Amino acid sequence: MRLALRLASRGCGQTSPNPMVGAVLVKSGRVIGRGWHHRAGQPHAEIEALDDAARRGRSVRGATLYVTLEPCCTAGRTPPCTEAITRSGIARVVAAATDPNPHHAGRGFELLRQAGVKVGHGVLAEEAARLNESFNHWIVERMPFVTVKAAMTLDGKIAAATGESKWITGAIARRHAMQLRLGADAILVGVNTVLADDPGLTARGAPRPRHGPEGDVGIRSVRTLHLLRSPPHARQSPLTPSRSHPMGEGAPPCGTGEGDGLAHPTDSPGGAGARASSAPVKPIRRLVLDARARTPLDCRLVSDPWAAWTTVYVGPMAPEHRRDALARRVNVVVAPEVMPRSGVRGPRHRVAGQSACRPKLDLNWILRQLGREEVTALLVEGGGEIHASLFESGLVQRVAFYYAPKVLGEAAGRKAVAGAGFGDWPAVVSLRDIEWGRMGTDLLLTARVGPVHLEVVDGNRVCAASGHAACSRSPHAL
Ligand code: AOF
Ligand code: ZN
Repeated sequence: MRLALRLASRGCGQTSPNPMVGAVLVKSGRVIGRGWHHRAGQPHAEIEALDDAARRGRSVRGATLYVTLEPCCTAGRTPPCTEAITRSGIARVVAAATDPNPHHAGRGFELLRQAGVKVGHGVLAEEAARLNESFNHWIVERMPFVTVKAAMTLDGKIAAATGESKWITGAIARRHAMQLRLGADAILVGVNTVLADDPGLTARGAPRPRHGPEGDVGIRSVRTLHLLRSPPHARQSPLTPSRSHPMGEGAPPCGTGEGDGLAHPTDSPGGAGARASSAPVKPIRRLVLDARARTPLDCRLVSDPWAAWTTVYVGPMAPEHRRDALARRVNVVVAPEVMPRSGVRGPRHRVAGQSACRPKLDLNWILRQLGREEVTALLVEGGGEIHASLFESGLVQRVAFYYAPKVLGEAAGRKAVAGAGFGDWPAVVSLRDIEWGRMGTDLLLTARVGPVHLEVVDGNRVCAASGHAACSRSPHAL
């Protein structure tokens, strides 16, 4: 099963909206076939393993299949694996995790048993679930798994009051943060971050990919570099940002802790399978929350070669001329607005320039929309107001907070999480499954966040409390 898990992680960053899955066929104590799911639309891991055994001229009759996820039993983009397994004469299936996909969720096991196949599951189930943290969330909630990433001083500031933030953390932490992007389907920022930093939201800091676009997109151990499909409403086909695992340069994909140690017939020098390196991959989308359509037309997200992968969410009251000007270059979505929950804190706690009474873009609506667009993993990179709104709405699943050994000490400095606050001390957001890692002289905290349940207490007072049975460590964790 460990081998199957290592094979599964070869698909890291490429299988979305499908999970990473690995499979190994064993007969008479010998491995006779192995495979992993490369990407959505392509064969599942079980089929890859069966094909591998056939290529090697090995009969799978009576063999045991070790697979990291319950075999699927419905036809999606590909036919059900349960049928291929029963047809093949495999005698026994040992699975790690049950597939949380409501269409499967135990039915795959049941059908196999009914067909006379011996079934066991739960072997290394936790590791298998960790590998697919985003998929497991998305397939059930139909919303992206949200990770809030921030690089801050020890006193919690992501920038000085002037907006100056280069650089808070050191090169190692910054490079790691770039890798984090590669595990995401989309990166989200607020318009204030665009105005202050003009971010590219690509993956910088690594060698340029072999077939990649000119510029700063690239990563070692490049897996794929071409387009999988056109972005929504795209008028052109820009080259896609490349993707790799989020574990840091040189590390193996998706937190397996080691390479799979296998010489596989489809291996290429880049570390990816031949098919994986020639087939296109889903690009990382770039999203901006911008209620009043203030995103400048000459900012990188709007004017760089990947503008077609940018979506700006504006409010219904955004000035039409600005909205239309943006829509000529990027995707513009008019999202509904909602009044922020009142009473979290009184007016004296309001942040300068922010009005508690101003309607805000409906984050729930936006995330549901993104879920429908098959964004399973969303990385949020500022600013503090956006982070606060997401926390207050209970929409954050994980944090990745980088801490630099610096103290800014500026009252007006920009905080990693701003907003009006959660009210009472017991109502603060609690983190669980905490992991600390060193990034040179900086620290990285990764942790799970429980959903925040907002309830009205004491008349109009809103109290936030979190309670959540966290499932697993993320592949993003150290
Ligand atoms: C497996 N093995 O390798 C994967 C599975 O659209 P499809 O046909 O690719 O099906 C997608 C669903 O199949 C996905 O939502 C998940 O439940 C399961 N993924 N199952 O037996 C695999 N990737
Ligand atoms: Zn399947």
